[in-house]
Amino acid sequence: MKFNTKAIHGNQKHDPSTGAVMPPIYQTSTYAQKSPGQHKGFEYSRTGNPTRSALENAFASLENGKFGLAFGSGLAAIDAVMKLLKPGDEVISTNDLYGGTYRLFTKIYEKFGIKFHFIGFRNTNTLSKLINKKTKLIWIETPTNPMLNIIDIEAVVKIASQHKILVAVDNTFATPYLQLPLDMGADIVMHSATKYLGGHSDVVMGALVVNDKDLSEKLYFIQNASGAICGPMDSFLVLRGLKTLHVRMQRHCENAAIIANYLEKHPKIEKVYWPGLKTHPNHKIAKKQMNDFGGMLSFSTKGNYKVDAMKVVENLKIFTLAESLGGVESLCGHPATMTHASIPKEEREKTGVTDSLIRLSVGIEDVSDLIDDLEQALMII
Ligand code: P1T
Repeated sequence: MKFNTKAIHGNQKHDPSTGAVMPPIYQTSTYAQKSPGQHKGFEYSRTGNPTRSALENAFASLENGKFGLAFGSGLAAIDAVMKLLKPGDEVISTNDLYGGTYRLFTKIYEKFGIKFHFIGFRNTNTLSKLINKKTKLIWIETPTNPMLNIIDIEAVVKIASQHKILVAVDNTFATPYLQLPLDMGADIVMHSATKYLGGHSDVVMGALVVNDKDLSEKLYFIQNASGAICGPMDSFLVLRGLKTLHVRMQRHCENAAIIANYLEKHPKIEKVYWPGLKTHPNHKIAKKQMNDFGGMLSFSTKGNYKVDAMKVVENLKIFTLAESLGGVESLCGHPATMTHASIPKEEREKTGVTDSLIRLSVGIEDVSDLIDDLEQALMII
């Protein structure tokens, strides 16, 4: 089955009791049992719920994986992966990643004796040098949030597999429409389903997909034992969102390409970060591992003036100034003070998250309206 068909039908069945084409919202916490342990596959909705199961199956199908798991947020999904580890274990991650992930690693899991190394992945020698017997997990985002760096998944997998280290890829920015990390040998794919998978800025949710049965059993155990699940209503909404993922992503990519090219020529712009631009340092890797370049881009205004960046985001009218991304509507953000404020200034500035950086989540509106909006906001500085 091709991706566009899978987005609608992948691993889905009509509801067995009524034939309902969309799975009903099974708004129940528990299920009747004939005799203790004798039930129809569901006991308690933390452990399993038919609407959530339908969604988890869809996640697995889209990522070309065998097992899907849904969580109450993206961070809850990452948290479940971290719970595979024990004190003394080490994790190597990218130095340019979502601020909330960095906060979870450094403020929660360092306390439990897990050591994190945050590095740039441009040169895999740095990665190889850091690996030791305690290294258990490599955690990467690609494209990264917010700098849109691209990490060569196959190159990372090649190194990790020599040492039997798990590779987890946060695929939130790319989505399975653009990139399939499991096909490239990664062990775990993670999503903030709040973003493109849901697609309508109305749900907070996380997802994991894996191929290995043993790993899936460990993660299902954690999902049930820790309990950070999502509810049936949210499961239904994301399942509905998934059915248009391919159409939305196509338009997100088209609009972002036009905007990236427009911004690159704009006299008030210092630099544009979008992996589809030939000037992007990882453009070749992006071309190799992605089907297109996505709807996220960042840019910095000339002179590194925070005040200018602030004026631009305050004056955009169609782009709403807000956290989050991946919905049908265009959003803008100021990473240094918003999504990445939890990363110390010295750390974030090393990776390019300066005070003049603006991040756009390019929506699927008419692109000429989006360009006009940027034009009028940039006139103010
Ligand atoms: O917000 P939540 O669903 O818990 O997902 C966390 C998360 C994980 N990974 C990436 C790459 C993310 O971008 C996020 C959430 N990011 C934002 C809210 C943001 O505006 O960047």
